[in-house]
Amino acid sequence: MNKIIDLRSDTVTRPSPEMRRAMAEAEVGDDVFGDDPTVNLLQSKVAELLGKEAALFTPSGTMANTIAILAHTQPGDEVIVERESHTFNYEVAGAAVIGGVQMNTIQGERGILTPEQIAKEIRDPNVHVPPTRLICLENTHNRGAGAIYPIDKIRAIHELAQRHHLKMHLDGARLFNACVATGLKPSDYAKYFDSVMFCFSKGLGAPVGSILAGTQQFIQRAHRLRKMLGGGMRQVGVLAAAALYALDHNVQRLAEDHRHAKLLATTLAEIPGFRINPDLVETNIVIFDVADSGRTVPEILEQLRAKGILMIPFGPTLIRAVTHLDVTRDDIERTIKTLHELFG
Ligand code: TLP
Repeated sequence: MNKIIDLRSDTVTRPSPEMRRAMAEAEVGDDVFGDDPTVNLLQSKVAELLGKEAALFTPSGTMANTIAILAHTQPGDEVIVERESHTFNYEVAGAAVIGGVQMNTIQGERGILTPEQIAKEIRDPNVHVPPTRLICLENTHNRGAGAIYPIDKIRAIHELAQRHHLKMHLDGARLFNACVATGLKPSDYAKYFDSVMFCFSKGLGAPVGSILAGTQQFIQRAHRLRKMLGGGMRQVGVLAAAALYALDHNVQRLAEDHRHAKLLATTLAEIPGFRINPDLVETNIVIFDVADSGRTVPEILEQLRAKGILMIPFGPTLIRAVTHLDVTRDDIERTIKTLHELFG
């Protein structure tokens, strides 16, 4: 039986033997008491990497985003998010349910908003309206097929936010993909945001964990909120060790995932009825439209599955494939060959 090529997400990676060794050897303590040396090391290392005062390890990206929104707002505030963002679509409305905030969604172009679009949505103070408090951006953008937020747009949105005394939060689940693709440092992005989160459990290949960074005061608030949400963990240095290993070993190699995604996209563009522009594939996410193929998304996914290749539906006519460190060049070549055999 051939190896299963799992392109459903970059969350499916398994810790390598070396990463497992680092986990097994981690020094640990009770992190709720602040006693875990490996967690403390990770948090200070990430704070420095992002140019922030402090950082907080969280079990998931969803929890980190929810905490950030809660920490920046009061119930009744309004948060500006992009219509296709993860926060709006895939976080089970946590910020609305727990934080009582209202989301004001704006449709971007591949997930990217312009300052002009945002400016129109910032509310004037008035007794009838919820105060605009926070702008959330996503870089890279998941439903935007891994699009990188142009730094000049971020800078301009930041200037706008400053003028209106608004906070900015970055969902940087895949921030390192953006950094490796552009050559910018994480702190080059982070300096425009009051808070930044990124995930270790995606392209960086750790089994669990995300991190949230900001000012000391913000992280103190975030710490209480993490406890409230049940995210106070104990000897969690075993997971922080995987995250430290990922930062040391798995960042630069993301460039390989980007090359693989580009190759895959180029093939998909050649298949009759499949629509994708490979020039727009900037990182590790490939989304293609099969509306004109005469086949449905479930049919295509099932045919691929029968050949040991997994992708996921991403809309009525959309399919997503994500490259990551458990997908080799040979796997991509086998996927390309199979796509041609099955679909022309
Ligand atoms: N994304 C997952 C799914 O939830 C869709 C995936 O397979 O891509 N922000 C962004 C931009 C994300 O893509 C994700 C996860 C999260 C936040 C949430 O992270 P987790 O899964 O750790 O809660």
